[in-house]
Amino acid sequence: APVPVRRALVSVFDKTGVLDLCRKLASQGVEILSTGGTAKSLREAGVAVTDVSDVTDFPEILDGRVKTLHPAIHGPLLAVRGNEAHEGDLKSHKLGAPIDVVVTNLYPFEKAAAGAEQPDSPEAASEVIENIDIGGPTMLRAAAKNHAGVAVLSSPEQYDAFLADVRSNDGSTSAGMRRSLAAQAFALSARYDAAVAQWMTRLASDDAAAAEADGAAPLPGAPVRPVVFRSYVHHSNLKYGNNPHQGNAGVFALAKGTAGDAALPFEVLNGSPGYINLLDALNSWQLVRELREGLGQAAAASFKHVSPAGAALGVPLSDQLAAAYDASAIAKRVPGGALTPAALAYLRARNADPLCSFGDFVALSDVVDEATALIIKPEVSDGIIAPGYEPEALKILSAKKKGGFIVLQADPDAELPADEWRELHGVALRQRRNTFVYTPESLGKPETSSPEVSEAVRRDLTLAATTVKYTQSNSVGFAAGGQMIGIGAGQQSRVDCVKLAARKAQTWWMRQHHKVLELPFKAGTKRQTRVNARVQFIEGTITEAEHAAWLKSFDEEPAPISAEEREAWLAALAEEQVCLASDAFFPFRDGIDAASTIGTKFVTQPGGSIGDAAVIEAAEEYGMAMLFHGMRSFHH
Ligand code: 93A
Repeated sequence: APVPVRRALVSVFDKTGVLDLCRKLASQGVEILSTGGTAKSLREAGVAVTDVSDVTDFPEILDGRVKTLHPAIHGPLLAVRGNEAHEGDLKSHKLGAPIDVVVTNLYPFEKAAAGAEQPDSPEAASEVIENIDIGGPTMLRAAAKNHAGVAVLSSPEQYDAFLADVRSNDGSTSAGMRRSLAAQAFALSARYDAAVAQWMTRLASDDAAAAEADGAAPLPGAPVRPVVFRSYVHHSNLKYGNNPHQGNAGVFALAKGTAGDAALPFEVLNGSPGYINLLDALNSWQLVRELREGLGQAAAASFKHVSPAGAALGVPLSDQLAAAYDASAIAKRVPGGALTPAALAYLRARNADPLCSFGDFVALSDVVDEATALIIKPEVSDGIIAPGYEPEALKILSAKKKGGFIVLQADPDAELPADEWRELHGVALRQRRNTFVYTPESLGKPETSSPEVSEAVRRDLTLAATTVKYTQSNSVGFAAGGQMIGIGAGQQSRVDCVKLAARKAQTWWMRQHHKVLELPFKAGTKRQTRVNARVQFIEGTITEAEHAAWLKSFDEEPAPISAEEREAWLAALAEEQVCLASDAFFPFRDGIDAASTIGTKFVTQPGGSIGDAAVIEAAEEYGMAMLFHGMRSFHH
């Protein structure tokens, strides 16, 4: 039931918005009780207040450690309205009328702990300890327990909604508002105590370690084990997790600090992303962001199953690639016919491995323009993440998939935590985030006798190294001309990654063969059907039944590519300055042998294997330049 607001207790450290709030309450005849500093600032602003020490008939003592800890405060806070015994107790002990509203926020413990100059000195510790609020959480908890009658405001962000509630209830608080505020008060109190516990446990375990180092006998009982408290704020529910039977799925933002600020680093502009969509979105966004940072160009990625099928930069297309990517038909759909850098990056990323990119998740490093949106429009795709969208582009994308296309806006300035956590099968693992950004300069000098590599090659090696950083390990990737052309993800042996990626690079190259470009498709054959039919034609390993179905896409039986034609065309791939990056060192030369089969000219890898000499020797034999960058980037 609504509770009329007659008496408010105000005691805040952060005084933001409190004058305005109290002015409004006072103008409605609410009596305001307040502690030292808060009372002073309210009075100076002309708001009539009663000092808590007048209510308690007791001064603040112990340098303010005891101000509100008194029955004349906690009686009126905890008394149950309508309970005769409680009301009798208030009367017989002269504790005053019940308090209807508490406004409080706490001493900045975390700030004090983080800001302590010499955190381990006794002086610093006692300064931090003075910032452990006792009276504040006690009021919060008392009021929140008694929310049947008391509204508790624990953050300035709640003041407006609270005033609106009081306005719409003729000067009373609603039960719904009081319960919601109570839940938030207990959450604040829990986060606050967690921060104190974490700090104190660290000191205690440091003491124990120092004592052990001095050879002192260990303390009796269990050893001090540091405990980590983390809190997440629920953001939204998901239809399910990895699979439909994995329910209870949701998205949570990690709460920062005791105040519990918890914004997600992205916003949903359209559609409702699923669990795997979000894994793709979060990883692909980091990939394109790092490509932008490391190479200073627009970048795009096309993700499937949390690995890139393609990634690319906004580099103009050769005529041959323009033909293979259908760029002239695309340009006709784009106003002015010009492919912007973002559009080029996307077109290249989607065309690295278009069979795999079916139903992909797209990431763009730059604001999505109309040209890019128009190219994405006809593709079978789940969604996109980018730092922004031109209004026309957002309209085009939001209309995709009968309006269900997922459009996420990444916050490029989001401050990400230094550590990342993962929980699986009841165990939590922690690590520093892999924030290393590959740049052309970070690649180092060739370990091989080959001459210094060109800028374009350094760019492609950087692109490939960054791409495999966001590919499930083991991984390697081939790049040429500003885009990935073959990515080998998630194999247990490195040589299998190279073989897989090389096969994809060969297919990419064969898609540019004139017999593939000239395949006599029936008019109206769907885009993805064409993509898949071309790959089947190139790979030539289909069953008779598949062949019969395949033939239905054509007006006439296509002329096959002979073994000689194929060999001659593939040999020309060696002229394309093919670059290879590996997410970890090559343990043996077999990976290099496999890379040589497609004419790879440049390789970058961390190095550091006992097999390095043999691997460098293999590169020499094939005339490859090999650069060590020293930074392993496994990704699981
Ligand atoms: O020192 S306390 O733990 N003991 C108390 O009795 C007490 N009462 C209120 N801290 C206490 N407070 C805190 O003082 C409030 O939580 C608030 O953060 C602050 C407001 O003090 P002032 O009104 O003097 O600025």
